[in-house]
Amino acid sequence: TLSACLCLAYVYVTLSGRRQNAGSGGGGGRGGDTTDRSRDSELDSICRQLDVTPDVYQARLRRFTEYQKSEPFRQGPGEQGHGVYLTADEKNRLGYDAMFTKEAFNRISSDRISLDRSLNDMRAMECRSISYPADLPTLSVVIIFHEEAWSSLMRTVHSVVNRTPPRYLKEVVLLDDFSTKEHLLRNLDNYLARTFPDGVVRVVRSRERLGLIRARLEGAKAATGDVVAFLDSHCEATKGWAEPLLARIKESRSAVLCPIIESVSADSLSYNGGGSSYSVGSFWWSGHFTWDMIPEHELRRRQKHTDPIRSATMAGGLFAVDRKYFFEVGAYDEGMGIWGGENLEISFRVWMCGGTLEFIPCSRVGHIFRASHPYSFPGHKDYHGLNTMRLVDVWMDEYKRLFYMHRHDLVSRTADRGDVSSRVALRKRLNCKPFSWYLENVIPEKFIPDSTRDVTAYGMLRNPITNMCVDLLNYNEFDRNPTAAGLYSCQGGASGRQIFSYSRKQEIRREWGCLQAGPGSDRVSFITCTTRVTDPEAGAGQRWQLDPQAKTIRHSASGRCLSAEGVKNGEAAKLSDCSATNPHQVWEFEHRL
Ligand code: LR7
Ligand code: MN
Repeated sequence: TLSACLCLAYVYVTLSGRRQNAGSGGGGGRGGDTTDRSRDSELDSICRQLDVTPDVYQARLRRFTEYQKSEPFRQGPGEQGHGVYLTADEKNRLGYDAMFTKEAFNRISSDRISLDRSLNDMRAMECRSISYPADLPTLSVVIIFHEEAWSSLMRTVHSVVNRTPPRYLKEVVLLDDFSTKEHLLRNLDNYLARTFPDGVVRVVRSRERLGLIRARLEGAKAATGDVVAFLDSHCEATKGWAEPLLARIKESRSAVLCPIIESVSADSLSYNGGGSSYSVGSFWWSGHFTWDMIPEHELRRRQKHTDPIRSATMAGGLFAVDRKYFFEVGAYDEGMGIWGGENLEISFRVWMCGGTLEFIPCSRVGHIFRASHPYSFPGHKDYHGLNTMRLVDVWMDEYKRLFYMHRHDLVSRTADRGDVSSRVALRKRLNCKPFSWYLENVIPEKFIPDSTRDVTAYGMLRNPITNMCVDLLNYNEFDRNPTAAGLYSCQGGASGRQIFSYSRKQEIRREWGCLQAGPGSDRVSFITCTTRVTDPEAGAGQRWQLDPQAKTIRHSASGRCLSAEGVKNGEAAKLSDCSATNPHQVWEFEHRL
């Protein structure tokens, strides 16, 4: 059995062209004594690391190799990552709308697609020819779930087993966060026992609802591999996803790594690869995660397309980390409930406490982005808000003012967010750097709305005669779509939605958007800023001049002035011809620096 196993191992490494060929001088199929012995001992050490017998390893290798060989030729609904589309008739007949409301994705199409469905190789050409060291660390994949649909959960599991070389895959840990659905209980155990009789996939069950943060913690505690990769319960790993993660962690054990997260359509289950221009993580001062373009300084730092991309934050669900390092650097905050905030917490903490956070371009994993949650939130609490409050109070130093500027409602809720003293102690024990260091070094492009580095005035921008302020109105800033710059009666600081800054680049702006006018229209709009902190100057339509005497705000490109004349509560601000005596053109910033 030993040599059969070896032989398959050799077939695999040859096929994938990733073999370093350590010590097998012969090069051909039949090496001398030395070669055999060194292969035997390599096999021994693999089996020891994985804690399996050579028979078991051999069976895994056969399964993996067969899948790899057959993958490009598989046919059927959804194969090669295609979507499965339902006709209007079918949707009616199958109660599609009700199903979608409940599941938050198209479970009907998902159920029609093989759990083993094939996907295209999503990697760039440069990635496919990289040869990774053969002796990479072993991997435990932790998939947490609560009330997940059967096909999306199992497709996640199969994609991992089918596309992670058995040599590295120590185990898949399915952490059940107290699900009640029938298919996730006994059925799941039976299915796994049948499908993965060697136990490479196992279930760990929680006896109470933990929420995703503590569920991941329990999953990581149960894991035994050198590296832990966390995945949401509705993901699909693509070819070659694991090796670049393991190789980078072997190189740098304090690197916390995210694959490139691609979208699997919630409507059709089509795998939409190819990446996007918003490819690193960032955050809003209101405490929400957002994607952003790779900043200039990072484009300059990297040398090739395959190099890791440093990112200020992670989305949360998909990342790989050295298991011991994960716990050393503080794992997760156990005081966080159910959902939200843990992703910014781990991001700030890793950077501030000496690690790095990186996206790995050659590792690609799909995720079903759902518009809502197919599960309940016990007590209907604002978990995201309270969790974020914990991280803000522990990690953001004086910058927490910017969070509370958006979340006045939380200022008085210290008791509800619970005790954070153990996290403060952790920060001290690890001797972590201040948040200002993070801002200066990790995300220097982040706009700080009230700092003298970036602005000369901020707060409400008020027209005294009408007592109206520039306001986002009903606009959702997270959408990043252009909208009108509204005027609304001033709220006296109670609403973060009236806070604007006058930047050193002469913009009137917030974190993402700027006031812009013209050409050819009197209406003022709110639209993505043309500058970043590192850029020299704003586009003409976004430059404004504050006149300290007349208190007018002159639009540089048109020479006309910001005006509230004839604007009703809730309408858009406009431009009119400048006049030093028109009270509708007088504007005061709440704070001047
Ligand atoms: O109580 C719960 N217990 C759980 O085990 C609630 C959820 N879960 C599981 C759930 O089954 C799933 O596997 O936790 C996982 C994440 O829950 P989702 O899929 O409902 O979350 P999401 O994808 O909407 O949210 C993103 O932000 C979260 C913030 O807390 C988590 O970090 C999610 O992991 C994260 N998802 C991703 O990062 C995927 C990429 C998407 C983006 C952006
Ligand atoms: Mn998810």
